[in-house]
Amino acid sequence: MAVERTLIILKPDCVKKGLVGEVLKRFELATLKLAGLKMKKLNKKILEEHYAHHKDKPFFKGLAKFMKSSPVVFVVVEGENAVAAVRDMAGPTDSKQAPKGTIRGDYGEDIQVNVIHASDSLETANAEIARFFKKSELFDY
Ligand code: 3AN
Repeated sequence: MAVERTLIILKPDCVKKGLVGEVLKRFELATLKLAGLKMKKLNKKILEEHYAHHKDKPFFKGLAKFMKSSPVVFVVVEGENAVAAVRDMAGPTDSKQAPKGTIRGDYGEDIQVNVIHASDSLETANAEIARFFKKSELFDY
């Protein structure tokens, strides 16, 4: 299995409910290594880029409003099979369908208010990491 890096965004519901530590702890317990971490507020331009596949959907406006409603936490984790491992830990997009024990199943509300974004493939992960992190903000140790 290859060592991969993947991009996680802890969404406004996660930040506002004080669940950041709880979610980060899950990655550390799964022996995923933190390679980058920062807090920032998203804007319309970057959201249109990040959610390009949803830009023309009816829910995009509401999604953008939600994603701008507080700062978010960007995390890059590293580990074997990290992209799939984090997607598995997150659970399905719709929190109502997500099993207990997954991050969305335990803390999410619905399909939009779902705690976490996690890259869906290695290719996407590479593009998303480059979008949100400078090389100097990522660490090998
Ligand atoms: P995932 O984040 O699980 O990869 P995507 O890429 O289909 O799922 O959706 C990206 C984000 O867009 C979701 N995390 C969710 O917040 C939002 N989203 C997707 N579908 C809907 C929908 N039907 N209504 C509201 N928000 C949605």
